[in-house]
Amino acid sequence: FLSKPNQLGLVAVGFSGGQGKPGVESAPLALIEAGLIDQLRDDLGYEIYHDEKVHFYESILPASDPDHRGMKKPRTVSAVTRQLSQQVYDHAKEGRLALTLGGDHSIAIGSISGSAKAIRERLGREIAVIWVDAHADINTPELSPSGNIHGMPMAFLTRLAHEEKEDIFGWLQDDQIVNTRKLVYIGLRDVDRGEKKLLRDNGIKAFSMHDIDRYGIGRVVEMALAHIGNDTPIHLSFDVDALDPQWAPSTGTPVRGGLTLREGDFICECVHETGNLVAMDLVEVNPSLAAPGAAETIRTGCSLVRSALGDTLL
Ligand code: HAR
Ligand code: MN
Ligand code: MN
Ligand code: MN
Repeated sequence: FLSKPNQLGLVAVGFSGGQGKPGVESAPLALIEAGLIDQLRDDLGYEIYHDEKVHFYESILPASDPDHRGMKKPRTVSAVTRQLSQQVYDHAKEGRLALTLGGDHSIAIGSISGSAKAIRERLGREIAVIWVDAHADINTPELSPSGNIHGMPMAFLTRLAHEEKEDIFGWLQDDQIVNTRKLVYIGLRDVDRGEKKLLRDNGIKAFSMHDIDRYGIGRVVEMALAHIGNDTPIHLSFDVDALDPQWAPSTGTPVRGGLTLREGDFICECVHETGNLVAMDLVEVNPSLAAPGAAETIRTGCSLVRSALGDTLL
């Protein structure tokens, strides 16, 4: 009931400016060429709303983009995510499930702000965010060890980080912001010291790999869904590096000791089963890294998306 069950709005985002390694901008095309859209249409029965292109946003990129508060390419990331926010909003306000294919994880600033606003307007509800990742991506600019904005999206989306400059995320309005109580992490294993303090001080729910070892993925997903509440619209933001490099080697910051492919698919299947999924991101697939594993990583990405969209059970 939260979205029109058979309508999928797709945004393909060829963007790498939230981090330093080129190649992640070619993931959307690689996923599409691997057959993802056809699978969603022909096997899962979705009516696909897609403009048939990968967006590189060339025409809106700033001519000059010096560092600000230690952030690298802040105006570039801001301009792209502002545009993406509108694209996702346009799908979600029509009741379509909004699928964003990245791209690095900075693009979640756009996708999540867009779905948060649309769901507020359409249903009068706050979205929950399930962030599946090896990393928490909640550094403020001042806490960030790298200056890479893909390590900061949840800070801006919750207003733990704020910037007044309109052209550096100052465009984010209250109706695009996520409540820290509606955020839950799964898969964490590489969290910076400052981020750990932020998570603790703000009481943000997080299930690390340690929790998954202790309770098993079944109970962890159950607890995560219980935390956000039964009929809450869900934005699933899935960083492929949540999976172990065995299943997703081609990604910018692989971390050993991650989820198996089945655990990743299982999370997605359970989110689908809630019936509350309104938007999904799949990010950080970088086919040019660990190139021999690129095909495997792309297959993994397709599998995660299919699982979240209902390729489940018998
Ligand atoms: N925490 C580190 C930083 O902020 C690295 C995090 C970025 N890596 C990612 N995001 N792939 O999930 O720079
Ligand atoms: Mn991430
Ligand atoms: Mn990550
Ligand atoms: Mn402001």
